[in-house]
Amino acid sequence: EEPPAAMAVPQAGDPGLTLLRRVGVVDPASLDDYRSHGGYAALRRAFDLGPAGVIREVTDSGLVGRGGAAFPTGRKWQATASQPDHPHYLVCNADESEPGTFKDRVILEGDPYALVESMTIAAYATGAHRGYLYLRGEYPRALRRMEHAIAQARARGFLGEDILGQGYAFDIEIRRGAGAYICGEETALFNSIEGYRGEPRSKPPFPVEKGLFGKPTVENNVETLVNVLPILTMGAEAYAAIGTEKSTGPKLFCVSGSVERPGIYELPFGATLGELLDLAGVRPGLRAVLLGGAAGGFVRADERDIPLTFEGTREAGTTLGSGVVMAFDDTVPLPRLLLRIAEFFRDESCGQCVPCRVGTVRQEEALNRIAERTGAAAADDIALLREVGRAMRDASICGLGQTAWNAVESAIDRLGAYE
Ligand code: L3W
Ligand code: SF4
Repeated sequence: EEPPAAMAVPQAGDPGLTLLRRVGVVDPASLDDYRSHGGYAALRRAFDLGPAGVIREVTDSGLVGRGGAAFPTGRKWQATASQPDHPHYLVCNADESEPGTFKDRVILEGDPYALVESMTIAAYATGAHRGYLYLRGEYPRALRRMEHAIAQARARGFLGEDILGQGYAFDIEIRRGAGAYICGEETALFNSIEGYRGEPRSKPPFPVEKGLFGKPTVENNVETLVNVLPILTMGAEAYAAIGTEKSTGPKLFCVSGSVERPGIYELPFGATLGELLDLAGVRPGLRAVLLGGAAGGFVRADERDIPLTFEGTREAGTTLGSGVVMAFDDTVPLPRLLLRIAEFFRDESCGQCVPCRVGTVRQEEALNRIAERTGAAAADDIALLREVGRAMRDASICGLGQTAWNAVESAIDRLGAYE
């Protein structure tokens, strides 16, 4: 099967393609081709800056995590680097499983050496000598390409005991997920690597202090890591000038559903939802857009002015999440769609905590009943959904349970589902 179209849309006056500039251009199997397209310039600059200098650049760039939670990357790196306990580990979260998300796949398949280089820089900055790439099990092509890239980098001295003759040792091991959405949650992912059930741990302690094997661990999403390359090559200041003051840099958006040209779009933060939809070509009858995936929320098709930034979506009462933009036209039966989302959360709940284990079942049952009834008869179940949703949001251990009601709530409140 072919990968989704990688489409990058440079904006007038902006530096053009940043994250996707090599995708579709470079030979993903060739380290030499990667180098001839600017590869490994960032690692050389990292060695010049030293670990503290790299962390300063990443902090000054304003980079925040692209997995959905937008935590400041520089702060995470600094917190890991300063831990006295050793060894430190680096984990790249490539368990891309949020429904509608396929941005990391485009990097993994189209520019694998960029991730090897980014992981090397993150490890160097945070004092890690071992990195794990936790890869979604359903990405066989990404696995082949990453395995090849890691082996080539090792053979040529870009990984191993003495990287580029700088006396720094780092290597990467790939671990494959087995299809569980919950293993994208960072601590469930650690458990999975350690050979235990993929169940989230309570936080704090945060991974920066006690992560993989109980040791200080920096865990970042693929897209977060590859942003470090332009930060180091163009400098933090130039990078921070892309996007908005609070959401700096470029962002990959995963556009799917009722659009003419689904695919990955790279845009600076701050473009509006309407601008992105126009680029993707809206089809007639567009009714709603799901932002942030199943864990995110619906907005109405006429809410085109929402700025695609973390702060803009938050102000609009929704979320950017990992960059999912899923368009639905008026032929989609909303109750069926909400039931599908509820089934997904019920299936994927790890069952460890009651609010989520029971709440996701109750949510699905109520939606099933509502789908068969109308009007006043449904009001009780909508009240029950709100109550269960609140309990899941407030009392669940991890993000899965905390967000399992988001999409249903937004469909009721913003789209008027069941009215
Ligand atoms: C040190 C502190 N570290 C927080 C770290 C924490 C983690 C990161 C974010 O989010 C999101 C969720 C889904 N000292 C810290 C600290 N950290 N406080 O910061 O932490 P947290 O707990 O806010 O979120 P999380 O559970 O890691 C996940 C959203 O993602 N999502 C799902 C995306 C799925 C994909 C995918 O398929 N690729 O990314 C969709 O929206 O809602 O908000 O590292 O340790 N004081
Ligand atoms: Fe497991 Fe759900 Fe609890 Fe997360 S919220 S730990 S997925 S039961």
